[in-house]
Amino acid sequence: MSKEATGAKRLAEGILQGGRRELAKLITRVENANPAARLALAELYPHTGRAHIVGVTGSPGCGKSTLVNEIVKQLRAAGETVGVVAVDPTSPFSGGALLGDRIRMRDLAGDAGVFIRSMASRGSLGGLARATADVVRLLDAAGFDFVLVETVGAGQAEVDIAKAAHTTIVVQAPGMGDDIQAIKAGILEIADIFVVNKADRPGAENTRKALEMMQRLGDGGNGQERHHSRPLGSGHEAAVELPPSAMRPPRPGWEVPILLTVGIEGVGTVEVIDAIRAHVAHLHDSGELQVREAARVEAELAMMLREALLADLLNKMPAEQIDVMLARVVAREIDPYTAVDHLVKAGVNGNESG
Ligand SMILES: Nc1nc2c(ncn2[C@@H]2O[C@H](COP(=O)(O)OP(=O)(O)O)[C@@H](O)[C@H]2O)c(=O)[nH]1
Ligand SMILES: [Mg+2]
Repeated sequence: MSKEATGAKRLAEGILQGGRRELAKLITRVENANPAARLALAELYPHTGRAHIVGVTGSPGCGKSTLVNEIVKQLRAAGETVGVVAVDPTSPFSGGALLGDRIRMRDLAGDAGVFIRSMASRGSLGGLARATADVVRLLDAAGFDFVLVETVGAGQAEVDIAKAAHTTIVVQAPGMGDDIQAIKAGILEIADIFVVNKADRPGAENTRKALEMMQRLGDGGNGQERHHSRPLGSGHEAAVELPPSAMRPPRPGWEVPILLTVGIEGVGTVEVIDAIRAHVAHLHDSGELQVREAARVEAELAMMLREALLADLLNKMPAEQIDVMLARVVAREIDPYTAVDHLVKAGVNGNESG
């Protein structure tokens, strides 16, 4: 066994025995895409699949960290252990927002039943999504009962992160134009629980109503119809055809609740915990947990396969060959499809044509 593999194995064993230093160390290696991290992840994979993963997503400033803090405190009070991953693609490594999160969560520091880690973008958002999935797995293997993932609900990468959760909480705050944001980011489709935070502010009730209306539209206007291939509703709604991202997929037996909270005062957060627990029970009882897990694994494998094939292809192909194709497409000598055909063939055949 190589020295690298031995080191990875030791780290993995340390994590399984509850070692927090090993956990922190391996997370850093995952973030840095250190090859040894893969070996450790492979060691740990059989020990994953036990934690309940809760995604908390929403616009910057809507109160996600505040709510996460409250949720963690309550879960701890109930004797449950919690790992937290805060993902902020907009922050540089030592960014203000992350620092703020750390300070706010300081009252939880020193508790071995809680582990908090902030992650910021280092390059591609896709890379961040994958690193986050790996870190969630590490926290799962480390034995935390719950893993909370805080992400900014701004784009596809964040939606992908949220999709990896068992329970996704979408947080909105009044007066942030979130209803429009939500449709854009396809966030209605991923919400298992809606939270309207900052309910102490004017407009919270309007935000709740807007969400309720979106839900009804997503239901096809009658609260029953779950097939969305036709223009919606009647009357003045008839002209509105929502994009597919605005459609809620079927969630048999689960009514997505809309909960009002005042995060800074801890108001309404008990109901959020209750909703999470109800959703956990629902996922188990309905068999939906396995369905989601299978879908998640499929999506993850497809993404990794795509990346691996692309990397392999680019590896096999000299850069100048790609440059030649680029130039020919730009010059309208060949079309992009033909160029891609050529490049793929060249890659598969170990680069003898172009
Ligand atoms: N008025 C009010 N402010 C809140 C509430 N919850 C959070 N905040 C404040 O909103 C700001 C952003 O909160 P934060 O949790 O960092 O939001 P995040 O960016 O979504 O993680 C902070 O200054 C919080 O103190 C709330 O319920 N009411
Ligand atoms: Mg935050």
